[in-house]
Amino acid sequence: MRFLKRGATAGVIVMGVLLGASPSQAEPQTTAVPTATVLPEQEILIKIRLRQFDPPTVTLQSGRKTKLVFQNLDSELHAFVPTNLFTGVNLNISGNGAPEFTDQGFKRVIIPPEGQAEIRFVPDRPGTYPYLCDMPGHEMKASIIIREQAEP
Ligand SMILES: [Cu+2]
Repeated sequence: MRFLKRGATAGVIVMGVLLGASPSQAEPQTTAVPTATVLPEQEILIKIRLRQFDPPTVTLQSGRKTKLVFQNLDSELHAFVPTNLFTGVNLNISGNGAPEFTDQGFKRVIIPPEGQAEIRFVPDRPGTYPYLCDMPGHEMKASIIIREQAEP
């Protein structure tokens, strides 16, 4: 029986992780994107095996509640290290990974062998966001694309 339960609240809950919270740049974003409450959560599964992220590119819709799941199927540690993806974005991490934060916000999550990390957030800036694994010797790079929400 696995200890990990879907939707469990165990894990690290991070609220208000803001990057570069200087007063001049911080834009208050109190207005919720309406579609986030209408559409069901999009769940994106990224498997890590043989030192590769699979698939190497995933696409998310902006303004929509998102659950990114990283499953480590290898017998060694891997890490999910994003660049800019979570800048100014609230996120919630669960699973059995080891998340790390700096005063700049979320830095990375290290995922143990056969472990997984789940990151919930609402992507809000369309663009392409490369990420990598920074374990020594691992040449692992992949991308997350955030696409503008399609008009109904
Ligand atoms: Cu790795």
